[in-house]
Amino acid sequence: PAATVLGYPRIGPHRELKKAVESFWAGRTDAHALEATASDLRARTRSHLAALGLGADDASVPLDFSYYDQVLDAALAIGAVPERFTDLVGDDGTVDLAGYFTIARGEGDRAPLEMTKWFDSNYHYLVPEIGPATPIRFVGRRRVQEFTEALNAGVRTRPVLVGPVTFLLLSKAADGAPAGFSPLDRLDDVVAAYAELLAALAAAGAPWVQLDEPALTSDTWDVPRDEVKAAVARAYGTLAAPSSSRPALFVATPYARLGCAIRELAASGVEAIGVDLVRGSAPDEDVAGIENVTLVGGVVDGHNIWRTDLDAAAEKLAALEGVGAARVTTSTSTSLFHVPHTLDDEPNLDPTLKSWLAFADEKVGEVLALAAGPDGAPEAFAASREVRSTRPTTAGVRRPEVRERLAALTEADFHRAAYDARVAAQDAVLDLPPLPTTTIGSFPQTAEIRRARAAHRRGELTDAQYAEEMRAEIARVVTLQEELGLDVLVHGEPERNDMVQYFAELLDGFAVTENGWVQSYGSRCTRPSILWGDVSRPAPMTVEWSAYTASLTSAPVKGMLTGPVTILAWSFVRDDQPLGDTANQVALALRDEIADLQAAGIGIIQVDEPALRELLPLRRADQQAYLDWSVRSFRLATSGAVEATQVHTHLCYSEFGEVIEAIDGLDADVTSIEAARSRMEILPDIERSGFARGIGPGVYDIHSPRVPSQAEVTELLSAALGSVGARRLWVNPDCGLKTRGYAETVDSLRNIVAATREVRAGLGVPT
Ligand code: THG
Ligand code: ZN
Repeated sequence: PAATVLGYPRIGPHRELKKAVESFWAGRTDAHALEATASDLRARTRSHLAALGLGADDASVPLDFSYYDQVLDAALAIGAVPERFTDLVGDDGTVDLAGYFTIARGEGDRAPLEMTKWFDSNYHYLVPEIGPATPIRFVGRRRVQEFTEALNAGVRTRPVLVGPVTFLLLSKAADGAPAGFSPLDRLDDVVAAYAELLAALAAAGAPWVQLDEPALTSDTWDVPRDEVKAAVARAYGTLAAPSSSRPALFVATPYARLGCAIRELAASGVEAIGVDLVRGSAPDEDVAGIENVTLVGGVVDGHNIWRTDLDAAAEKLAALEGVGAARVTTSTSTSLFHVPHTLDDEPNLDPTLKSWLAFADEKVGEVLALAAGPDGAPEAFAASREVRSTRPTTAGVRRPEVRERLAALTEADFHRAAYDARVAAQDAVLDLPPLPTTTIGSFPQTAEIRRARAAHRRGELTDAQYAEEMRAEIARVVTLQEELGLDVLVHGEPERNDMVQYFAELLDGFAVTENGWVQSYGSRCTRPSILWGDVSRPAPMTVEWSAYTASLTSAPVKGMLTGPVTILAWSFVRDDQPLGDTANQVALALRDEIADLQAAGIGIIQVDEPALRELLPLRRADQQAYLDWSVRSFRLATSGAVEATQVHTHLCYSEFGEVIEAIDGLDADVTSIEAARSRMEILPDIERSGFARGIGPGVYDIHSPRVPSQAEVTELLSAALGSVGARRLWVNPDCGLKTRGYAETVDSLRNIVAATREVRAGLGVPT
């Protein structure tokens, strides 16, 4: 392909797709209307990309639309529907739109596909379930139809598909699969289905198809590296075999260094290979067969929003020329769906900061400028150089008082008193029953709360009126928790638009966007903040809300903060210094907040780190260094707490075993973690690890509207009690409740409290 981007935001510049999909779910529109909106959005995207300068007839406009998730799309294209959803499959093997969303979101007792993080990003994909008997054959023609739709409108696009090896590495074994079965065992079937899909695209007129194989940049799969390479050789040996009925194949490998699998790809006969030159580098050894391949240099960062240093990018492309490929072209390092659509929609961003940034549309411009070179695009190169000269010296980027404070830290600033001493001090003041019940922090964000926030933003509610509404909501949430009989109360976080953006708006060194929406999963989006300068805290951020909450109740109230790693992970972070240094600046601001919460009488403080796992590097060799700085920043944030202050943390995923040592290293007094969906699969890991602190394995899967019964929770708690013991076990949902409705939340919490009392009674302690 000519100069291109690996993908483009799908949600629409004003979240058109999100709104259309949610309206369909609510029954306000039918499938026809949704299809029409989607078709319109695709039309606007492709003509927009063509207008920006991607060629309309040379496959440089990517076709990567998805209603919900690209991995689910791949599963349905090859008919790989889990058995519990078989009734949704039509005679021709396809699933209609309603069925598609049912598989994505679940229905009644039928659990949805599991959702998990896409590489080291804040995007979540749906995990296909593949067993020995899962049907696999080419059935889904959506991409073919979308291609034809675009071609009829005069744009010859490049269809994008999740590649077969990545598809299977991201899949999990279906329930009931025999021990030792791996989804990769079905490679030949998947490849056969993909071959038909590729042939159908070629028959429709597609000269190129992009197969995304990001899994090849990671070496952390359960499958040994040699087996992954063998799978690449086998899959692409078949798909890229000479044939007049297939399109040219462009295999993209975003997110990290491709490593040695490039040999298998180059030998297979694929026409183009995309390498990530932002996170990775050009191959440094001879690669046999590379002289027949186009290398697509991903030099414009698809994952962050800083304007590209075009001179440096041009040098990387020149180095790539040295590898000996037939041709080198220019692209982004990853799809652009990790960044917002355009800076044109950000009238309130500071102009200087704005001049340092590139969102998706501006990145398309950068790719084209690189393709044109300094002589062809002198203005773009000049603007890029201008950023290099102004950014380091602009006020706020480097602030001496922040740097001096960091430089003055000593090892003691990263340590609390011994855990046992803290337990004794906390027991003395907190007086909690065994198996204390609590929630993760947020309560449902009702339509009224969202309305109040929107009205406040538009200036229709004064600060005082808005605060009054939030206080009224907090009072309701406190009363509810007291009625339910929960032990440790929260304020429910009605005042937070997002657990990161809320803090970003109150800290120096951050900017927030107006329209910078990025898809997180399905129809859900976030607006990542921009961390551009040195971070400090001009004033307390949460103390008034927590103190107000404590004034309403005699029960202990938990203060709620977001940890430094998560604040980084869910923002666009400055790229001019090590992440660990930036994390420590955020940590110092949080440390001050904790001191102020303590002084206001808040004795339990939770510092959430749901994204700790998310930033874990995709290559094992890089992981320890990451865990070192991330754990240290959390400790810096929390280790100013006195012994009697109970520090909690919350992590949002169930792969506890993978980072157990790091979690232990956080030195939190209590850790809550997702466990309900996996039915406490994490318990053996906890037992094996000797993890000896308070732990709350979630007993309520908040990702689903289903209400767990009392009996179900009792069973989960009994299992946890067996591994963890009554001394350390906490009782809580899997995660915050902000995306749930009140009806199911109240019923679920009632069952949780009742189950806890039942289990406590079994222990012979007062309930
Ligand atoms: N904040 C941020 N990232 C996140 C989470 C978060 N990533 C992981 C996890 N939580 C799950 N992701 C989301 C993302 C968005 C929403 C819920 C869970 C959500 N968004 C609203 C929407 O799309 O309708 C928009 C927000 C709003 O209107 O205020 O509900 O919590 N940064
Ligand atoms: Zn969570």
